[in-house]
Amino acid sequence: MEHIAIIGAGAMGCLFAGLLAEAGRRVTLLTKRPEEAEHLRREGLRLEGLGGSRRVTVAATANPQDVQEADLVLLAVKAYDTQTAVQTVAAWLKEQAVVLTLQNGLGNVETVSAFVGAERTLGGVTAHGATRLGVGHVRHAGRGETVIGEARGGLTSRVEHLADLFTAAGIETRAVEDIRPVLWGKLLVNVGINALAAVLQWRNGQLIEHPATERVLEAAVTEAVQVAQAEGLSFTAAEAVAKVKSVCKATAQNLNSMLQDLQRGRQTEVDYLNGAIVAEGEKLGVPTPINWTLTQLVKALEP
Ligand code: KPL
Repeated sequence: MEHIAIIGAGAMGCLFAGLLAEAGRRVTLLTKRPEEAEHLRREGLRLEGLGGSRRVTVAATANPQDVQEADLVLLAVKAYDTQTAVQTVAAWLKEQAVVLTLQNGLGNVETVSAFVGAERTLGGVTAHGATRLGVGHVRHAGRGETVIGEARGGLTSRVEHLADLFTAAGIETRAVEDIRPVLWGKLLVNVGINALAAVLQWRNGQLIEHPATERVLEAAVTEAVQVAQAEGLSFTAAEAVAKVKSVCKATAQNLNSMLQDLQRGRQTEVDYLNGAIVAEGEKLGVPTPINWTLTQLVKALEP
């Protein structure tokens, strides 16, 4: 994994690019906006928060052809851009290159697999908190574990190697055999927090300070657990709700990513979070009225 291409210069893409480049990795940041790539080449990245304020030099480009030499492509675009992003770079990738998605939401691993093959796809989640303050300018607000695994399952040496490489760059990472419960675990957290706090324009911690919002959070997560169970996953509502509340506490001051999207007048990932629970629930015959309502309310606030 000599050369890492990161697609998407949002908060997470810039944070990972900065940390990996600081650790001496060859990193290329790909953005679809030429003026953004130009700015990144000229000014570098500006990181602040954990690790202090500093500038980090990275290669940046808007030309998908520049991923040709990458051994690893890290997808850090919003879930609604996954297909376009992977489709754009797929033709340029060398045969041994692998693609890792650390994006929020359901369906990213499947979309990547459809274009590059499941044998070249890795999935995962990250609990780092990062906020984009401007072009290439990110506040690293919280450190958390990153978990990665093969789309096809099994613990391979390449996924273990990648976990070591990330960990050595200060991105503490664990490789697992089965990524599916991990992806669903993160989905349940996002389903409980993002839409509800986005509609109310609240910080994550406020959701568990009021009995009314606590009840809605519990109901949304319980529905999603019922869908997960119908999918064959072994979550329990009590454990999932406790986990979501512990994340509210741990990230109490965060404005979640969906709220940040709305505040910036952008589309959100709700279709891949609460909306995905509704869609899966429909397929499996599990009613999901709370997630449906949250999805519609977020859509009402989208541009
Ligand atoms: O993943 C997040 C997000 O904002 O999307 C949480 C965990 C809710 C932290 O804010």
